[in-house]
Amino acid sequence: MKEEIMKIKLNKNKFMEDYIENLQRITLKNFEDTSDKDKYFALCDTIMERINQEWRDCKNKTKKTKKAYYFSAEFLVGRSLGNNLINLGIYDEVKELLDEIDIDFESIENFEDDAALGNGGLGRLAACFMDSAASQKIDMYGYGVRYREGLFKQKIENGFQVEEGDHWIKDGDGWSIRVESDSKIVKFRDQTVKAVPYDMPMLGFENGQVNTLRLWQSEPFEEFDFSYFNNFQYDKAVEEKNRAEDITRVLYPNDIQREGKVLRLKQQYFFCSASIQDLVEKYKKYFENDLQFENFPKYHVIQLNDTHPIVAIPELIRVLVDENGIDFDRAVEITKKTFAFTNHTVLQEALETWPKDIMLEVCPRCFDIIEKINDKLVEDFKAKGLSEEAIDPYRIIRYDQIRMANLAIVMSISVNGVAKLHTKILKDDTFNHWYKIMPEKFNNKTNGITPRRWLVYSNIRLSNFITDKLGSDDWKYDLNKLKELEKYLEDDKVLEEINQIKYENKKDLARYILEQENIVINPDSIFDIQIKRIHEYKRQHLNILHIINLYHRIKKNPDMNFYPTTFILGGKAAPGYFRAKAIIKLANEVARVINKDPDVNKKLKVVFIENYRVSYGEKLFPAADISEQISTAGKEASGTGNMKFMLNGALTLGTYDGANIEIFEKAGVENNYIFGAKVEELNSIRDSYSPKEYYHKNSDIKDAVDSLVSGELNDDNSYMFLDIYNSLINPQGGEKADSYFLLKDFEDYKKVHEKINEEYSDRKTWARKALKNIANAGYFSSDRTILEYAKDIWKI
Ligand code: H53
Repeated sequence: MKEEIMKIKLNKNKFMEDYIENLQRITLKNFEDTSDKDKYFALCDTIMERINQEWRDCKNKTKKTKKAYYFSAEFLVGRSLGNNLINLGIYDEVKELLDEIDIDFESIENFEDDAALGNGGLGRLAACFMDSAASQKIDMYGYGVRYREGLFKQKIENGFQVEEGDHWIKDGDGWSIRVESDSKIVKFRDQTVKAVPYDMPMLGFENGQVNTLRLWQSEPFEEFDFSYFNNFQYDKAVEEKNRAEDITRVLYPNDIQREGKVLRLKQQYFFCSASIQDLVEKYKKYFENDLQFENFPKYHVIQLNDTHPIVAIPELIRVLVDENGIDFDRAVEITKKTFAFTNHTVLQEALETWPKDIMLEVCPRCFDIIEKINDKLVEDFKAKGLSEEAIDPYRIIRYDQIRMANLAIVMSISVNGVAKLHTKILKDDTFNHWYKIMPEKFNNKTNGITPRRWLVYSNIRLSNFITDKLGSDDWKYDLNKLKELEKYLEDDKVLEEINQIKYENKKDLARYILEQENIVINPDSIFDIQIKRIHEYKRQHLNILHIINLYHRIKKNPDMNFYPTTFILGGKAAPGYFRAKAIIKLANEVARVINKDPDVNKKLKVVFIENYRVSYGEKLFPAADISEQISTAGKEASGTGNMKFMLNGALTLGTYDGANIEIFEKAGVENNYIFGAKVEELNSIRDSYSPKEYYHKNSDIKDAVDSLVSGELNDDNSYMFLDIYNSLINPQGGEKADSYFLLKDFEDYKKVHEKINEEYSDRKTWARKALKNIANAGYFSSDRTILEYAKDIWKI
């Protein structure tokens, strides 16, 4: 690997010359009159110019080779400037150059809006995969949607979440190239639009590889309908334009919950149709000598990121049959060899089903095709003697609902889960009926994260320390090399350095939080952090209930032995998810009460981070002592935030869930804090579980739960706290009480917090545990994950 390393050779004088020239050219101003924003965009231009040659070379080189295509409705890229400079190997040099002309890199970096084209884990995973594929020289293209509005910006007003638009490209987009000539026509039943691709370069880490992320934007097929225009019907003319642009106007803000709206299916069909057309068109162009469509799978493998892009399956069949004259059965066989499917959750509310009438309204031909596949499937089962009842779980269409996961499983070469436990649950439970008849399709690919963004870029101190201790930066190419850090486990000086690095990072974060949230926090306290989308299964309310009880205990017993702790929470709630919004209000209210209470606020602080996003995460992960990963066992498919914390030397306080289990395995249970019931136990008590029993038996639980309705906390008459209270012990309208087992796990959670609080003061032992985690985080590099996809599934 190492001999291929190629930093962009930076001719410093030329770079500066070009930079100043670009700056003046794009602004028509003299250098001294340009703004920071101008400076940011000119820097993008100067970098894009330098990438251009290699990007074209990569595109040309791979025209006729097998490639993987990652189809995803979300790519949560975040900011690109710093990351691109890191991957080009010119981060330090460019920073210095800018410094020479009095430009502060950080301040212009802040002019970049996060590209928040995703909701959470699934979208961020896609972005990490793009980085890793390029870094491992794997030819993988991303295909997705160029939403004009990314995930909403979260404001906290009086403790409530308020959503604001995120028009992330209103000032321009420094990292995309509009490739007008590759535009495609996408036909819906009721409208025809133009899909225009915007290509973003995905840079490999110091290796000269540039892959492409192609995001489609919806535009009117004809700019204006002049017949309306000439008849003075201006509104009508504009209306068509808006209708076309509506398709990619905004990202749906639900992380897990499916959204059964016509517009959502339109978005899915829009980008899948454009992408499939793109692939088939290029195939015909570049493979004229080998143009039997039977060979299409020899050159293409399409990885479907969850159920969202599954409509690409009937679309490929449509293009083959209707536009290329292939007969239906042949087209099905070709398609079956082309797709692979990743499932990311076992929560029923996420597995997409589409009502027949919506599918007919959007892309009727796809419905025809799916119906035919379904009929054939049912026929085959009947021929094998299966009863109607036995066939039911396999049906792709049932009660006029199209079950997208079933379609993907039938039509794919591979079905994978995203962590060991998750894949086991898929096999044993969620898709057990499928697993029984096609076990060979099922496999696990435990998620990963890119160490470039999540360590090299975001935690420069730790990154330099590692390079220093290992004597080279080889670990950036092969994260397993971190294992060698274990030779320092008994080295007191090194352990002290680890603590010092964490301390400096905590001071940085404290400064940033003061600036952003106007809250003073103490870097000498334990930083206990839970950042992720807000969802009941992730149990932020367990965290908050525990904080409430802790607060009461400290109040009652001010001399209690307690290491000062700062609890930090952050995350967005889907705008229509009332209870998740209630949890946000609760976190903010608890923070308000505690932070203003002079009896405790030397010991306890609570911060709810406003507008948690990728670029905020880059500051939070490096500064954490404790990583809260407390989902109900069996519910979090993998989690990836857990890996970011681990890599940055935080200890995991977590349940036996998702990839936590693998983290404990690698770093040792004794170096982390495990608590709570395992899946098997929860499964066995599910029907008999009575949260009220826990409530009555345990005074701390009662204390915390009662405070939701005692009047101590004020929810401004929103009834939000009552709603949380009811969900736990007084369920309404057929809901099950405490379906995420907060009260069952509470006592254990409290105990493990006590253990943490006690053990933290032994700073040396703590540092050793942190080092153990860092040294064993190599497995969680997305380089490893993507290599597994390439080897086991894509065969490239
Ligand atoms: O995908 C992550 C997992 C995480 C899981 C998440 C996810 C979404 O963000 C959205 C939809 C979905 O079905 C799953 O919740 O556990 O780490 C990446 O695999």
